[in-house]
Amino acid sequence: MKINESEPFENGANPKQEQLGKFTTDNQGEFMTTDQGLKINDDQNSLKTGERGATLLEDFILREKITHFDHERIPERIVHARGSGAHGVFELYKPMGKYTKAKFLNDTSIKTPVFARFSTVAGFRGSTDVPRDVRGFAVKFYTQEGNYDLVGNNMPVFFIQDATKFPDLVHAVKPEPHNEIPQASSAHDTFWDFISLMPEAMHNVMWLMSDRAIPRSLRTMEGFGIHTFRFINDEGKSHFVKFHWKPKQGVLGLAWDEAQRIAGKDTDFHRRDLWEAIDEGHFPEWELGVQIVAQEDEHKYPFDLLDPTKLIPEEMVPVEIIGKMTLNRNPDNFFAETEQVAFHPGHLVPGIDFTNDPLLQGRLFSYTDTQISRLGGPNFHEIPINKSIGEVTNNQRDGMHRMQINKGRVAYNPNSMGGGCPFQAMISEGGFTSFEERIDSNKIRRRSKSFFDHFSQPELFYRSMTEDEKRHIQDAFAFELGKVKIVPIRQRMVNMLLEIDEGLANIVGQKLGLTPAKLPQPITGSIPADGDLEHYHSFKEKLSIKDAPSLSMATKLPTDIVARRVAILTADGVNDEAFTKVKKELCDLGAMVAIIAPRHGFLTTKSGDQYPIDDSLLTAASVVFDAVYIPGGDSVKTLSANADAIHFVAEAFKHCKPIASDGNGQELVEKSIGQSANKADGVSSATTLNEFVEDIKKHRFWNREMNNEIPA
Ligand code: HDE
Repeated sequence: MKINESEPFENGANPKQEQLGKFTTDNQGEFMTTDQGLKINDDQNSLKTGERGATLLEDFILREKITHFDHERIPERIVHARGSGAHGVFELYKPMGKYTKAKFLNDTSIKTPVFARFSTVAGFRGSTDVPRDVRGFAVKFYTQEGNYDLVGNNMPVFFIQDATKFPDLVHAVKPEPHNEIPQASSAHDTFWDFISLMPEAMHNVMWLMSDRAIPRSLRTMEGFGIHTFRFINDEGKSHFVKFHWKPKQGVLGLAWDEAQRIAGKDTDFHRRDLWEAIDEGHFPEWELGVQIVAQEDEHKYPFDLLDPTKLIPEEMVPVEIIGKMTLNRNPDNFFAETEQVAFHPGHLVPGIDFTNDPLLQGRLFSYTDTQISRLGGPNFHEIPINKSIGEVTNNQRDGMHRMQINKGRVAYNPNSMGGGCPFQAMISEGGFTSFEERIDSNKIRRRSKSFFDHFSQPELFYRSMTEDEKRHIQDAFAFELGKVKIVPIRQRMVNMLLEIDEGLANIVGQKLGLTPAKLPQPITGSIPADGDLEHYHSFKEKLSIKDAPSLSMATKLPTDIVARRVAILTADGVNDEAFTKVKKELCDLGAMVAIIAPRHGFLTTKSGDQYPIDDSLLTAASVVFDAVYIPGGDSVKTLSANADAIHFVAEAFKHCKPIASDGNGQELVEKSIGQSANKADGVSSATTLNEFVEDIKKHRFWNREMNNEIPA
C-alpha cells in the first residue's frame, strides 16, 4: 500500500484497518483444508492399520495438525507479559508546528489509526489483572511517515535512573527464582531488599503504594511517556517535551481488599471491562497532553530533565492538551494482534527525538533485541499488526519468516544497477535526521550530581495526597512490608520512609512493630562518589510550590456514569416500577446495568413481566460492580433470607461503593450493614435517583473505612 503523504486519510477511511483486512479471514462457508490448501475429507479419525490398529506415520494430515499445535506458544514478554489491547484513532485538536514537524501532529484533518496495549509488569501472561503493580500504557500510531510508538506507563516516573539496573530491578520483583513465588506481586523479600538499598526508587515506590497501582479499569488510568523527549520543528529547533494521556473517564482506583478478591473472582477483570465497554459502544477516550520546556530552560529546574525518577509538576509547567485517542474496535484475534504487537520507544517519526536520559538510551537497545527472541527473528515488522501503513523499501533481506518478495539483483547501497534505488530522502522529502546536539565530554561511568536528590519528589507526592490517599499508602506499605519475612529489610524500609515523611514512617513502623531510625549517613549509591551532598535535597529547598494537587486522584473524578457497572440486586416479585424505571434511567445515562438474582433464568416481576437475569448470586460478586441498587417488592424478603445477597451488599459497603434502595429494599441494606451504617455517605434511597447518580460519579466513600465495622 503506497501512502500519499500530501493527502490526509480520506474521510472515515482507516488505512490500517484496510491493511489488516487483507490478512483477516474467517471460515464461514469454506471447506476445511490442510495448510497446503488440500480439502480434508475426515478430520475426526487418523489413518490407521485397520479399525483397531496402530496409527501410520504416513498420516501427513494428522502430523501437520499436531505439529502446528505443538508450536503454538511463543515466549511471553519478559516484563509486561499480561496485557490487553484495542484499536482506535488519534485526532489532533490543534497544529503543533511551532514545536514539531511530525505530520500527524500538524494536520487536524488526519485521523491516525492507533493500537494501544495496556499491561501489568511483573505477572506472567496468565496472571491476574489486578495486582498492585505499575501498568504499561503503550500506543502505536500508524502515521503517514511510519510507525510512532509512545511506550509509557500509568505512572510518570520510573524506579531507576540507569538502564543497567533494569535486569536487577526485574529479577528482584519477579517471582523468586528458587520456588517461583509469589505471582504478580511485589510483596516479597527480594523486591523490598532491592528497594531498601535503592533510594532513587522511592519516588516510583510511593506511586506504587498509592491507588494508582490498583486501577479500577484500564479506561480510568492516566498514561505518561516518563522520559523527557524532544520535539523538533521545521527549523530544526528543539523543545523538551513530556507526554501525558488524560482519560475522559476519570482516574479511579480500587480498594486494596477489593483488588485481592477480584483476583480470585475474575482474573480477567480489566481485560473484560475494556472489551465489554468497546463492544457496547462506550469507546474510552484519552486526551494527549504535552509539557513543553524551551531548550534554553534545560537547567532552570531544581531537578534534572534527564532523570526519569523525576516529574515536572503540572503546577510548574502546565499540560497543554493537543489531541484525543478513542479506542473503538476490539482485536479480531488476541494472539495475532495483542500478543504479536511489538512496541519500541525508538520507533520515531521526523519531528520527535530522544534525549540523553540514561534509562531511555538503554531501552533503545532492548526493545528490538527482545522481539528477536520473542517473535522469532528480525522480520517481526512484517507481522500485520506491526506493519507500517506505508511501504517498507530498503536493502534489508532474508531472515526467518520473510514475507516480502524483493525483486531484482540489487540489495545494496550505493548501486547503479538498480538506478540508485531505494533513494535516501532529503529532510525536505521527509528524511529523518537526528537532533544535532553538541557533545563534548570524557567517556565516564558516572551519573550527574543533579540526579542525586531522591527524596524531595516522593515527599511532594505524599504531601499532595488527600487524607484518604495517605491512609491507603500507609496501609499498602504495611501490607507489603508485612509480607517481607526478613526483619532487617523491613527496618531499612521504615528508616527510608523517615527521609520522606516522619508521620508516614511512624505509622508504618507502628503497624510493623518497628521504630524508624534516622540513617546515620545516606545509603551508599544514593550519593555522588565524591560525597558532595549539595543536591541531596535540592528540590525541597528550591521548590516554588508546596503542593501539587495534580498528583492526587481525588481531583480527577468522572463527570458522567458512562460504562460504570451497576448491579440491580433483586428476585421474583420485585415491584415493576421500582425496577424498570431506575434500570431504564441508569441505562439512558450510559451505565452498564446487570440484573443479579439468586438464580439464573428469567426474573418475574410483581405484575408477571419477565426479564432475563444477567448473573446469579452463585457466580456474581459485588467486587466487579461500581454500585448496587435494591428495588423494593416481595423480592426483598427472598434476598434478606439469602446469605449471598447479604454478603453482596455488605461487601459493596465495605469497599465504599454507592448503595441505593427503594421502599422495603432498605430492609436488606440494614440487615447487611446495620442501622447506623445505613446513614453513611453514599447510601441513599433511590426515590431520589439523582443522589445515586451523583454518588456513582464520586466513585467511592473512603471515609467509611475509618469505622471498619463490616467484616465482609
Ligand atoms: Fe520496558 N520493556 N523497559 N519500560 N516496557 C518491555 O519489550 C525495558 C521501561 C514498557 O505492551 C520489553 O516488547 C528496559 C520504562 C511497556 O508490548 C523489554 C527498561 C517504561 C512495555 C523492555 C525499561 C517501560 C515494555 C518486554 C529500562 C515506561 C510493554 C517486551 C532501561 C516509560 C509493551 C517488549 C507492550 C516492555 C525493556 C523501562 C514501558 C524487555 C531495558 C521506563 C509499556 O524490551
